[in-house]
Amino acid sequence: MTTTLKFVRLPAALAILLGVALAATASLHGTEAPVVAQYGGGPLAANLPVEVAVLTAPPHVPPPIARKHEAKVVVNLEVVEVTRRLADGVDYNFWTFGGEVPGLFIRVRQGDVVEFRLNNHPSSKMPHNIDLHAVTGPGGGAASTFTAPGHSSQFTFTALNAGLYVYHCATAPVPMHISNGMYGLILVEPKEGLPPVDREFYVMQGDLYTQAPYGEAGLQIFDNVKATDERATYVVFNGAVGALVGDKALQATVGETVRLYFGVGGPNLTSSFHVIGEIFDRVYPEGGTKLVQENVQTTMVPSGGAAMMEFKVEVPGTYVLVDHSLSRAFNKGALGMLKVSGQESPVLYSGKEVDEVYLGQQSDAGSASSRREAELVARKAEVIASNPEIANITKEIQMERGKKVFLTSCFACHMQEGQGLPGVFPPLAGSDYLKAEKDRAVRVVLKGLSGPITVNGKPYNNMMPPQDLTNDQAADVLTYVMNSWGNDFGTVSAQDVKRVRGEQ
Ligand code: HEC
Ligand SMILES: [Cu+2]
Repeated sequence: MTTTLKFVRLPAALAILLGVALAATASLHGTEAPVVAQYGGGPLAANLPVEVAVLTAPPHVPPPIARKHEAKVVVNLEVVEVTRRLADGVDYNFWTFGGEVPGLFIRVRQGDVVEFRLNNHPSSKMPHNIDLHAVTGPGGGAASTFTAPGHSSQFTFTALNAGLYVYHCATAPVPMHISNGMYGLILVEPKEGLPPVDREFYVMQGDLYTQAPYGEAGLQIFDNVKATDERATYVVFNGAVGALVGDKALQATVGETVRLYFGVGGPNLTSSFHVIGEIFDRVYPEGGTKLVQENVQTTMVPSGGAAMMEFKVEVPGTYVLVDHSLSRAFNKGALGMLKVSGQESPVLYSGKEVDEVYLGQQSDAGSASSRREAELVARKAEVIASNPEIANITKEIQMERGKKVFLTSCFACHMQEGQGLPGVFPPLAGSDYLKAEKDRAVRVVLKGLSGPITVNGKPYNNMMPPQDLTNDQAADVLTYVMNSWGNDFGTVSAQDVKRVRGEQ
């Protein structure tokens, strides 16, 4: 199990009360949460044992519930408005349940009586409330929990239905409160519990609408027109671009079974949730408790909905979590990682076995003719290149052609301004790696690149696929990236590419 106690949040008063008890049960895994007292409680909780819910920050999940009986569970959730990182250099004033986006994960058992207390921090500027989809009752608790800054509200409900439920703020304007980060998940475990797994993770997707475009530095402001038009500027997992990337990636070991609790806060966009390189062995769609599908590639999770997916990790490597509406993944931030460590398994996955020139069905005469043509074109280019004025125009043409190649072949990963994506895709703008060695850059484009490299002092360890480009296209795009965004790294000719392509 993955829960780490340092992520457990408890309200101050109860934390003091429970400090000793909690320290003594430092490994809560699978054991019963501490019982505070045995008393009658309200009308809903006659004679049930009382316990305080263990709440966890994403991507952590509280331990499974081991008890076999109902309890009165006290949930204390604090609403706090905080300025946090949305992307590198980009800040946003998030409204949160528990200081986290998504809000703290709540785990109870079917039949439990939940005494829910919502505390709105005195520093808040807004009133807030909570609608838990796990509640049977008007507004899911919204009206009963409407709370001004510096106030606290309480209501009690019985968790009648098992399932994985979204909770969210339902204070007007609701889309704004949700977009600002006010959503989370509550799991109501079925009475018989869920099948045991080795790892559980908590991931939620949300869409944000800022007045400035994606990636613009500084504190960003909510854009109500964009929100109404559902034109998201950012689509993120766990509240920020890169929240699950690099050393914050989810971690598992070969042979383990993973369960994802995945929800969509929205407020607007449905997720086509997919893990690149994995297949969901089992899916409990729509937050329900019934195993409905097996062997699933992409599962659709609606806004205000959730799903559980289970899969065994068999092959080591990095698996990329995406919304397979891929512009959201590559241009708006909906991208996370699961790093699986352990033994390679060549029988299951070989890695690249063959990489050789393939000529298709060209006849010998055809290939001879192509070769001859290529030689003549090269000769012509040489003659032209020896004239400086023509060389200049040639470079300009190359730049324009190269830009088009860039926009179709490179930009999805290296980004529009060649700035890359921190920890994932290295920058081309100002890249010392690109500047250092022309032939190496040509090789990267032709043959792809994988394994650890350092660009401008920062490590990358990812995979770039080989680019299927002609010699001209490769020369043009390299000339473009080597002479854009302040780069002045020289030019690459089609002959350079041909020479590098020819070397074995
Ligand atoms: C699918 C994503 C992807 C695409 C498309 C892609 N790259 Fe890359 N590129 C990468 C990754 C990932 C690395 C780093 C690989 C590693 O960590 O070993 C990289 C590395 C590089 C490097 C060396 C590192 C640096 O920053 O200087 C260059 C140069 C480069 N790519 C150029 C290009 C060009 C030009 C194109 C388009 C023709 C392109 N790439 C298309 C993902 C991509
Ligand atoms: Cu709110």
